Amino acid sequence: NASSKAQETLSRGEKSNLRLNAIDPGKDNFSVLIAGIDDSKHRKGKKGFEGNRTDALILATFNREQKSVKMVSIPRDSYVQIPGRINKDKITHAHAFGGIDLTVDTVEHLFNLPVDYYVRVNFDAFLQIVDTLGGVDVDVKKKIVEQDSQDRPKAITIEPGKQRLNPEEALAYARTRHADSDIMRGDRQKQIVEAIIKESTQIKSIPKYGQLIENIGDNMSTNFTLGNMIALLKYAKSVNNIESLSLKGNDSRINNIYYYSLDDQSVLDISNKLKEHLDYSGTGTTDT
Ligand code: C30
Repeated sequence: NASSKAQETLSRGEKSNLRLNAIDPGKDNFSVLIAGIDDSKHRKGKKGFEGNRTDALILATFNREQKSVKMVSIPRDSYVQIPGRINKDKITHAHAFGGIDLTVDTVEHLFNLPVDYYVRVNFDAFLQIVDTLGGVDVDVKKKIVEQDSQDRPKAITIEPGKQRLNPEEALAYARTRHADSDIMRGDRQKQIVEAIIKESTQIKSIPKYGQLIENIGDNMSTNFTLGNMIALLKYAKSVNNIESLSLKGNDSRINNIYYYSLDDQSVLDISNKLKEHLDYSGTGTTDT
């Protein structure tokens, strides 16, 4: 079996504890957690993924028969139960405490549904992916002035309107939040993921794709095999409907720390929508 440096299984093994059998993304409906980490080789502080936080967290479900994708962005300050911790905490901290394993467990616990796959990228991987795609098409709602990947202030300006964003612009678009909010940033990140799925259908050369995954090395990790990822390219071509869902909640302050309190009913509604989309009826065991 072909493999790459980016391939990294979860400590739980091949399948979620919420599944009876392993899921084949080439045949079955599946879920994937997309995690963006605020790290790059230009940044000071901890290097590599471990100990860093997730600043982008998107759960996407793929339904083969419907040829559709549904996605929800989970705000990083969402106040949730992280398995094994006594007090509730921000979901972004799950990664700092226990890496992608604990992040996946936390999302499974939140929605009570299986997370079959994950894709974790840092700034550098994101830039390489968008570069290989030759940019991504996005409809920009309002003017953005933002720092670049090396944190040079105001290095990137994006005018409103439909356009093709280059890698640095796309990253700035996914990061910017001070002009509005982290919730709006989540919406922009979903737009970018949608654009990446659409753009990946244009990839004609499998070798180019294999080369990207080879080059991306330590900047990405995923439990998809290389074979899975090649199968996904074909899948992406068939997708004709991508729906974006939003978690409701409100700003709150607990012990003087800012959190985003998720609305229980909204969590339940989204969980039910995604379960239905996965055709998942709740087999397997739940962890406590
Ligand atoms: C079917 C197919 C083909 C595939 C299936 C699987 C799929 C669809 C895979 C998709 C794969 C990919 C690559 C998806 C992309 C995912 C996305 C959207 C990633 C986002 C980008 C990324 C790599 C990481 C997250 C980066 C984010 C959101 C933030 C980090 C602010 C501080 C304190 C200030 C600071 C200020 C700004 C920009 N910064 O950036 O700068 O650390 O943000 O909010 O923490 O910091 O606040 O006030 O110091 O300057 O305002 P940051 P911050």
